[in-house]
Amino acid sequence: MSFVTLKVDEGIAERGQHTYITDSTSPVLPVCNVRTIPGDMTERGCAFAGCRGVVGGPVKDVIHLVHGPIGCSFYTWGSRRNLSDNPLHRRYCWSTDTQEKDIVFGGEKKLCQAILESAALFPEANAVFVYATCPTALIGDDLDAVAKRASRAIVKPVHAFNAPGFCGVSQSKGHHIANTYIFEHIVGTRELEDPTPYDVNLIGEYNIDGDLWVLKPLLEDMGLRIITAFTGNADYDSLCKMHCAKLNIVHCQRSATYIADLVRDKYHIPYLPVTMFGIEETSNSLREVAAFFGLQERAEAVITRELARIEPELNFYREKLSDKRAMVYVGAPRVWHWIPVLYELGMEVVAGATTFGHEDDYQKINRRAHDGVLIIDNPNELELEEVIAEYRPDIFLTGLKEKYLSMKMGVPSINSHSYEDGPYAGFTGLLNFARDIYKAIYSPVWKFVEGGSDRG
Ligand code: CFM
Repeated sequence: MSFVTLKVDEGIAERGQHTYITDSTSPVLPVCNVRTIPGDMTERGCAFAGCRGVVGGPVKDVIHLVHGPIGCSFYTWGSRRNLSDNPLHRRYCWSTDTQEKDIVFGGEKKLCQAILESAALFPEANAVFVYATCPTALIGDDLDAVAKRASRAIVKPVHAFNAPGFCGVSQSKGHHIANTYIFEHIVGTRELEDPTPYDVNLIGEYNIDGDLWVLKPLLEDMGLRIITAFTGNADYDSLCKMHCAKLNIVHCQRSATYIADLVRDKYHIPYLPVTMFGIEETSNSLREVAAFFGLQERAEAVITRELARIEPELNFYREKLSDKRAMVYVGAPRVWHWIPVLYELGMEVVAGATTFGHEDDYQKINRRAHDGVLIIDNPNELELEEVIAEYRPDIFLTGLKEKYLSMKMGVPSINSHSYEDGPYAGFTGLLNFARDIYKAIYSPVWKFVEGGSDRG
């Protein structure tokens, strides 16, 4: 079996090419990373969200100034829990709040003024990142020119990210633009004063609910030093020095392989793609990184220590979760990152979906999923509803938009983008992940919901 058409898609031939069942004997790849069919209420985000919300936003010591209507600044707060230890970060919302008259007469003056004003009000910021949005890009505001002028005036770097919402089919385009921009304008502009043979970058790690804070000690205990994470809890200065690493470790391979490729090509720094979720994947990733540096023994010591620490509690969750059926719908990488983790917990995966996966994401899904799993590219709400009703999974791992759909249908769900009570990465994270799934499934509330069942 390969491509399938859901009932709600009968008559919409295109959607059938986005939906298939995994089959290792004759694997297929869906049509993906293409424009959503007009009229299809996609769950996707825009390119601006990928640039501002995902890659740029976590940088902790810069002013993130959104040049557009105030609504676009929703992404400043609350939408993605990329934590940091800098009080400047995530507490303020900088926007030019463009109005009709700016759209008619142009918004460059207002933008320049906003940069000068915010730099004066927040002298502790080390740079200004300016982000284009659909309206200010459509009217042709020249962000680069304004950034150059303003940078001379404030004597600090001002960077213009030109990834307006419409410029790609999903947030994925914004990741790419932000990667290329940071590589071309920031990386390589400062040198590391005290290089060591064990310097690495952790690329595609955004410190969601503290993921970085559990991964960093694992690498450090092996004897490595992280110059920067790209871009979780990153400061501007460390991004400038990314090119001084000996190895790049790439966690999110959808949003950040671009910069790893660029750094490899220009500075000859190799990179290793890794999965740092679950015991087996995290352990193997640490082993591979260690092998690069000849630190195998130290890696084994870290792994043994961590396993001893988590196993007793993990066994409880394993028992409770064994044979539970999961459906997972996240951006893209976490679908293939988590399929082996769910198997490791003794669970079954019945369906998976990605918002903006590219072919390599689906290749990885096909490699990691057992046969017979329903996979959907860029699903809409009607499709999700049909799949939830049809499969009745015990847990739906998904985001805030889809979570409530599932809960109303009596199917437990946890926030799998920003987490419930993370971090979820690494060994410690696995315990949190298992505990949150357990809490969701076994909550007594389900017996009160129509269509729900008392799983406890
Ligand atoms: Fe990478 Fe991410 Fe993801 Fe992503 Fe995202 Fe995310 Fe995600 Mo939400 S950077 S692609 S654009 S792993 S915000 S931390 S959870 S959709 S699967």
